[in-house]
Amino acid sequence: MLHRRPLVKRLLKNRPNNLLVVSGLGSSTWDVTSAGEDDRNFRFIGAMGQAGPFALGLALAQPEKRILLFTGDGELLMGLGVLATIANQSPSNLVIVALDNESYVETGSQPTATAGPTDLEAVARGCGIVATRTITKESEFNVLRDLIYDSTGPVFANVKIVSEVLPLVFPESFDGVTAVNRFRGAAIS
Ligand SMILES: Cc1ncc(C[n+]2csc(CCOP(=O)(O)OP(=O)(O)O)c2C)c(N)n1
Ligand SMILES: [Mg+2]
Repeated sequence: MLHRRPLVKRLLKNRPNNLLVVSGLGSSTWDVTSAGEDDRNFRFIGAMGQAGPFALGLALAQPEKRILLFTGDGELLMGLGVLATIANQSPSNLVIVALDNESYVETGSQPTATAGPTDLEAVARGCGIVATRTITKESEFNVLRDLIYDSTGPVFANVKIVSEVLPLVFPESFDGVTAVNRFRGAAIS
């Protein structure tokens, strides 16, 4: 089991210029924000289940960029069908990192389906995503980094993380128009 906040920060250290980051509500967004403000980040605060579709659309629209989505097991479970669409569209520039703490931490740490028999890597693979992996140990950090930065997508990495309640680190603004304009300026520059 890994600790999400230092993991996300380490993964984003020295990120390449063409990397656009998307984060699902809310814990993944607090992690990405805690790693530092960056105009190339688009962070969901609501819209549970929409981070994957957004990342897919972005990957198709911006083929010269690499798109990295951090999202939670609960957020992903809300719209699993997106994995089938991603496999069928097959964007080579899309990487999904599921931060799987087997719980809905943001709303009180209730168990999700992945606390039971549901295996998100198996779901992704069954949908047709070929580059998949489940990461469970710190010693696999370099494998994860290589998957994120060097593998042909679509990539799906399910990272088993500790179910911990951490301080919320809010973006500078909660205004949607501000966020979209800021991101659009960075994404298409
Ligand atoms: C449609 C919808 N249903 C429920 C919620 C309430 N909600 C907000 S965050 C969250 C849990 C998200 O769980 P997960 O993606 O696993 O993130 P974690 O906090 O565990 O990292 C829930 C249920 C919501 N925002 N929207
Ligand atoms: Mg979770």
